[in-house]
Amino acid sequence: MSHDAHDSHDALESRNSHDSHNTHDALESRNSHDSRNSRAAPRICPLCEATCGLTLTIEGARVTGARGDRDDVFSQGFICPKGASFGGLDADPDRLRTPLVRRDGVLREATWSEAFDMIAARVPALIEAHGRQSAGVVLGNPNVHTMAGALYPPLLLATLRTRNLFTASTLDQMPKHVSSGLLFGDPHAIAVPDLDRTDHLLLLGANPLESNGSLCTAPDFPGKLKALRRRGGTLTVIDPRRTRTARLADRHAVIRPGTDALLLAALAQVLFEEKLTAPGALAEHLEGLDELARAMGDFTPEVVAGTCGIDAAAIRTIARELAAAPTAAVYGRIGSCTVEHGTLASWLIDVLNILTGNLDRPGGALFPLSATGRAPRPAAPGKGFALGRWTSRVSAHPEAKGELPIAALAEEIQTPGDDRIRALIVLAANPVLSAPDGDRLDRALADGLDFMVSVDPYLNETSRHADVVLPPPPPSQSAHFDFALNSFAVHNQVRYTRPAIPLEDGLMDESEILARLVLAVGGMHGTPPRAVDDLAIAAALTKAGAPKELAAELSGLTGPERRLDLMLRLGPYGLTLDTLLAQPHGIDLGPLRSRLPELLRTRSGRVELFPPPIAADLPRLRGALDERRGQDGQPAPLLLVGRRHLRSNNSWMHNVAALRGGTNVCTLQIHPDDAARLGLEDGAMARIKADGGEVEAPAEITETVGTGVVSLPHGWGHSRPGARMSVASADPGVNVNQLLDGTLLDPLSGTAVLNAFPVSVAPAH
Ligand SMILES: Nc1nc2c(c(=O)[nH]1)N[C@H]1C(S)=C(S)[C@@H](COP(=O)(O)OP(=O)(O)OC[C@H]3O[C@@H](n4cnc5c(=O)[nH]c(N)nc54)[C@H](O)[C@@H]3O)O[C@H]1N2
Ligand SMILES: Nc1nc2c(c(=O)[nH]1)N[C@H]1C(S)=C(S)[C@@H](COP(=O)(O)OP(=O)(O)OC[C@H]3O[C@@H](n4cnc5c(=O)[nH]c(N)nc54)[C@H](O)[C@@H]3O)O[C@H]1N2
Ligand code: SF4
Ligand SMILES: [Mo]
Repeated sequence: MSHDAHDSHDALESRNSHDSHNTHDALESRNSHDSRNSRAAPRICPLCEATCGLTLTIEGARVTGARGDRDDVFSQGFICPKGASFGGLDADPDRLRTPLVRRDGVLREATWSEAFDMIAARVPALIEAHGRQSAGVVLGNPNVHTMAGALYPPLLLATLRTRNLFTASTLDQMPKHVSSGLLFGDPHAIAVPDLDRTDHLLLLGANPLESNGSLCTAPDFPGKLKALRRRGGTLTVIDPRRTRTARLADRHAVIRPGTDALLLAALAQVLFEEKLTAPGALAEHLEGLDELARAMGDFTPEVVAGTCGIDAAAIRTIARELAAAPTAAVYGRIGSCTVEHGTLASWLIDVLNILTGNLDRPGGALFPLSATGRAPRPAAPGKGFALGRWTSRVSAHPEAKGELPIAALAEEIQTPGDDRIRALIVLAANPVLSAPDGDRLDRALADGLDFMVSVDPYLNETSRHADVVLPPPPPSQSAHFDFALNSFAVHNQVRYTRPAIPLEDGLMDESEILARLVLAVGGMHGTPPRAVDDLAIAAALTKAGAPKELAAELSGLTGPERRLDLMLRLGPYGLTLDTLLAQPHGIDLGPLRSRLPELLRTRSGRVELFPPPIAADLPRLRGALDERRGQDGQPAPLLLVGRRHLRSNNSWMHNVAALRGGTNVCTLQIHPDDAARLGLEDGAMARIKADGGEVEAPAEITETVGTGVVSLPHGWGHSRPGARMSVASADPGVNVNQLLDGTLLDPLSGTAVLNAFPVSVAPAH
């Protein structure tokens, strides 16, 4: 595809994303005049982390339109093409509408009682026979986008008490949890850039113009970046690709994939060497500053420049500008996490925020305080954060935050032994596409399990292996509250939307599905699901030291609403469900504020700048300096990086026709020089090989990737039989994760290396 086509399509898309609410408004108002029984209902969008408030148009029991809610206290009318396609996604005819149960090897439609009866008959018996570890749990990304996904997995895990927990976090942000755990004593204490007020943003390995932001919940991220520049601020982007975000920046440094930790270490080294460190108010809370300074000593810009592909003078400039800015924030995402030194890079990002005095101050990187978060309490030393409290059975991978690497799931099913996983419960996850070596996992799920449950709206690459599939209702029929994402929001606020459409006959709310699942696997099948919520409420009251009687005072029509009411009441703002219901466009809780030292839970009660696990991992980073220089005479291997498209979401939105096409395609992007050297024509099929296997995809020759770098998006590869995704399977693409064999991990966090791994490319014949 030519470069121009790419640009014009991008222009079209950005126009869409800005005007879409206008065009949609026009459409909407026409609709609402035409149709007598159309009505509007608010719904927070669950399709990415930006959590925009939408206004749905509903005719009968169908969503016929979606526009940005201008009165939403947080998103103020912003919407993107995914939100605008809410109706199409909601009404996808391929969505499952009844449970499926496998009998005689075949998945067939079944009643809810048949489905839960089977789970109750199989799972407790397997655990009884083979022990707790024989049950495994997989949690996928959409759990952060549903109320059920926040409220019930902890209860499921408490019931099963298995160590075999695998989640999308080890394909994503686990490095950040680990670095926060080590620095602050709390893996959930994640600082977000103060986008609305910062003077300087240094952004690494993130492309919010396509992703709409991550671990930084910010509706209209593109608008916020533009506003930063309009008010005289500076945006620097570090990315091996010239992304739409990079094109918006004052400076784009094209980094060699996988070397961010080296660049960040050099930035810290310059701050120390040039005496530019100024931790300010943080100074009294820091531990280990001198050790840190010594450890950074050898990572000079001159030493790392060749490996990073960024010259030493540019590195010094970036460091000086960061130090000179009145306020600044360093922010990194997927390209800085899912790489070989993901934890070190995540740690160094906060180290830079700390050294420049920007952590925990307005305009810098701050810790949000969500309405259902823990109320502030007096500063006190805590238990600290321990890694590797246990290890995985087969490869002895250390746990992190109670999880094992999802890249190790297949071997935990396939390798014989007492604690082999035999029963697998998969909630909102599609690891056959999202995790390394899908073919192996596919075989493990097919042949290695005694029983599998999937809670998923689609029969897809993963759920097709389940013995029982439990489908949640479409989002229009579900209530919504952002338990997780509010704690990463760039502005404190709170919103709740009830189901926009009543639950259709035959469907079951996902909260009830999960509550019944907890009961069924825990040997309490038949108990009313309300009991699960009552237990959770009683436990929360005990933990908070609140009077038991409060349980009777909670309002709410459902278990989840009563639990939300309790969390709001115990939360830092003392809100209630009723106050929230009275404000359908949300409640503004103010800009982010400083929270140190109150939130620290390290053993020292201070920020532990140079924790031992980090120190122990630094030699590996030094080693990378030599390794990456390459063998004499040999051309350096091509490095593969991923990419996201605005109209995509991981593996499950390729089934919505309106979101497909244009630049949203599964192509191998390659620089013209590399293409010429390899004899690859634009549009011709390329064969890509790596340790885990090989795939073929059309070449897209483009200068948006530098020489030595190729890019293939993830979430594709919808070609397996037995799935029911008719639109996606018509143009399936290939699974980039088939190139990985699952052995390449960031050792501290167990996160799979999904970016910056070597591949070889040749024309396919
Ligand atoms: N190569 C490469 N691989 C990657 C990435 C990458 O950048 N490159 N990114 C990684 C990242 S960041 C992530 S988060 C993971 C995601 O990995 P996963 O969570 O495994 O994958 P998703 O595609 O998000 O799909 C989740 C599943 O949830 C289902 N689902 C959708 N909505 C709901 C709902 O409301 N309820 C329920 N119960 N299920 C629902 C979908 O049908 C789908 O089967 O992928 C990772 N994989
Ligand atoms: N439209 C859309 N939005 C999404 C998703 C989606 O699939 N589609 N997924 C959602 C999810 S689950 C997540 S976690 C977020 C992710 O949100 P982001 O992290 O913003 O998303 P990506 O587009 O993966 O951006 C990663 C960037 O890192 C770059 N990169 C790769 N390797 C390196 C490297 O070694 N160094 C540096 N500096 N950069 C590198 C890539 O070129 C890419 O531009 O997006 C969320 N939003
Ligand atoms: S930016 Fe995200 S939350 Fe907002 S409309 Fe688009 S998909 Fe939905
Ligand atoms: Mo993610």
